Amino acid sequence: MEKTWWKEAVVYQIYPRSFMDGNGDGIGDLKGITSKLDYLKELGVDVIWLSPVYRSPNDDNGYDISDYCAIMEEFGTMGDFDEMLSGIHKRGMKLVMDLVVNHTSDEHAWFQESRKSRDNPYRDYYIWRKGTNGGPPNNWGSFFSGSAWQYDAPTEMYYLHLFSKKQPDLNWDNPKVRTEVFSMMDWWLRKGIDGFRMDVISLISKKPGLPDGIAPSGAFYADCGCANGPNVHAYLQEMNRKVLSRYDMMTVGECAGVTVEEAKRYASLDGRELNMVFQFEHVGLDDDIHGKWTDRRTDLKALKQTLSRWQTELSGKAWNSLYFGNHDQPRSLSRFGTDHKDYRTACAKMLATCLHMMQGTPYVYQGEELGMTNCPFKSIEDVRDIESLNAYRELTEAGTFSKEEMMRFIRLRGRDNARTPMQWDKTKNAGFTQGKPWIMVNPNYTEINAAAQIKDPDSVFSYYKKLIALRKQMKIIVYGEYELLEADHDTLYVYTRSLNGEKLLVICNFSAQETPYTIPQEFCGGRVLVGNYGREERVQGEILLKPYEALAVLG
Ligand code: TEU
Ligand code: CA
Repeated sequence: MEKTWWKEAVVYQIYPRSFMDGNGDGIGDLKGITSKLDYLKELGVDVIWLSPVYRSPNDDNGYDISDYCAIMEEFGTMGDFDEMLSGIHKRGMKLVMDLVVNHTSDEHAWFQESRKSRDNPYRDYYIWRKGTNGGPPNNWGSFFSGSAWQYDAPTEMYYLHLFSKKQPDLNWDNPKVRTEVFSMMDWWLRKGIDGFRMDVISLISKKPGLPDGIAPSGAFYADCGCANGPNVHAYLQEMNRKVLSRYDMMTVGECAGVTVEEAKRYASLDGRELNMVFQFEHVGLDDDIHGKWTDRRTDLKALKQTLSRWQTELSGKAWNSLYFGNHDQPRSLSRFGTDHKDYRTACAKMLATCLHMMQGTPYVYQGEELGMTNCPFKSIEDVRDIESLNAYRELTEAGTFSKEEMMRFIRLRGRDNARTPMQWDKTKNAGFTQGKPWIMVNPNYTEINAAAQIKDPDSVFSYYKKLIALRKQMKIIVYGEYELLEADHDTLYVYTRSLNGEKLLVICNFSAQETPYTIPQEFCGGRVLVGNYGREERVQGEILLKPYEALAVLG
């Protein structure tokens, strides 16, 4: 397999609003990020993916962009950006920017023009339709509740918004839109950035004729069925020809609704489209009839089956991205493991081992390297996320859930769990801000924080450092073939990697129970490469795994 820097890299995601506040207004910003670059260098990550910092009215925390070539005032200036970028490059790291081009903000100049009249030159930049029977053009629902259509009085027509009504969808079938997007990408690449994470790029090509979807029983609205639409590959190949192929850069497509088969096209190793995609299957296993609003937990067997399918199916054909958390997901520790005080350190290390030893490019979401947990939001007043706020209103008004139930689900699955301020130290507001933070700080910051962990060799942080360093030393961790063992075990996740006759065994105990496991013959007497308990250097025969123990053993 061809060796490339983005396959060997570890990516760290920064959610700028919550990372570090440089000026005391309670909101994270670019100067704050710049002040923490040494921390990221210490961790050893190669690439920073920055969630959107462009000008935005913040209906969806920057995923609603009103000017792609300007910086959000709350985050600083273009000068602050340039300083941050050169600070990143000076330290030998790279910067990947979020590219949000399925939609813009309704306050973007294109949309302001588009809504003015039916014959405005920008009209076809967006997706406008007449209503049917006094209602919206079709039955598509928005990912953020309600209809995906908004009536606009000036021209008496509806516009499509798959997300909030302040996020109108761009019309990618219009070549002018594609040209505008490509030249904007070029502008940033010429500035020196190193790649793009492409927001819901799988949704850009809408179904011709925008047909009604099939609403699940009892539901009013249907999924738009726009994932992997008819022209998505053609548009990405065009983007690749005109922009991506001209730079040494990294691309990752966020692909809601992507299947293994589709991913082989998006992230094909022949380089015609993107380098890799974020798939959603493993973060949907705990969904229920009302989507994420449930207290269902992920079944380990299902998780193993899903991740293994992605590992083996893409192998040699496309490239995986590896993630357990991001700014849209609850904290990985609380969700896939436990944040119980007695186990959380071991468990955070176990999850990291499980993920970082797989084939693909691993992503660390800010605070994951500290074992940050979900947040005990008391009431809806503590919640900021538009998705949670809308769902709370809609589902409690419909009587689907009580307010208490909804709050419980938000505490388990809401996106704000990942958006509470980064926990830097045990001083006021976790050292995130001198002012009043825009969202509550998780009260466990006095115990879980960076300052306490950086110098502690047994901390979650130090363990991540070790995993990241190992990946740089050992090609087998990056390129080795994956094979699942013990597929039917309820609480152990065991797999091997192999490359050029070398073999690596990874054992993860996903439970608090001590669990016996017999080391396979070919690994008997094998050297423990890394583990989260002080285990002897060589293992053989039957071993008793400790709660949430993880081990990687060389054959
Ligand atoms: O997310 C798109 C997406 O498919 C979901 O993760 C979605 O945000 C939500 O969690 C559905 O339940 C991307 C961004 O990562 C997200 O932050 C934005 O809100 C969204 O697109 C719109 O830009
Ligand atoms: Ca600030």
